Amino acid sequence: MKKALLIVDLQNDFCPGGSLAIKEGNEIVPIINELMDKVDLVITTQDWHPQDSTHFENWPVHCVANTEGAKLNPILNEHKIDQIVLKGTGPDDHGYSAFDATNISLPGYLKEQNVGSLYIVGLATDYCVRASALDACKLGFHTYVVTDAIAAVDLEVGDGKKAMDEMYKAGCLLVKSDEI
Ligand code: VGL
Repeated sequence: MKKALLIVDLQNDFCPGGSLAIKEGNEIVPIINELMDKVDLVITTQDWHPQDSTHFENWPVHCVANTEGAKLNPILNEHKIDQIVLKGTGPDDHGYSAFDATNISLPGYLKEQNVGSLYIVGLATDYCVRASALDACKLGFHTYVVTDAIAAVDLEVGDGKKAMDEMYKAGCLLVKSDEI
């Protein structure tokens, strides 16, 4: 069965200079670019919100569809991406998990591609990485979270660490990129 890299929300608004910036947003990109060569398939999610999304009652406005902030981090090696997954596209749709994608059925796509293992990287550890990894485990994929290729929002100190513990307890394996 195939191994797939699932890159979560590596978008301008979550990276330095963006409206919901995570400090390490650029630093993880070279690691992710290298991982692209170690898998059979590369899937990338994009938060893709309508301007008036109720999601923005909880968060600063970010990743509005078709804006600069919603574009992928320019350092990411886009030509190696096999499939883009859009999420959070409805007016009341938070879209934390990659499996909430609306442009395709992600479980259906992964099944069709014969994917057995998912290597999850990207932003943010305590929100969309967490939600995607927990869903991936629940759906029965061998789920690896690559600890040096993720970063947390950390609204409260320790949120990222707490999310990693939760993913591990749910059955996700925590690995470093050089172990892949
Ligand atoms: C995310 C906070 C709000 C994420 C999305 O991509 O993890 N975090 N919306």
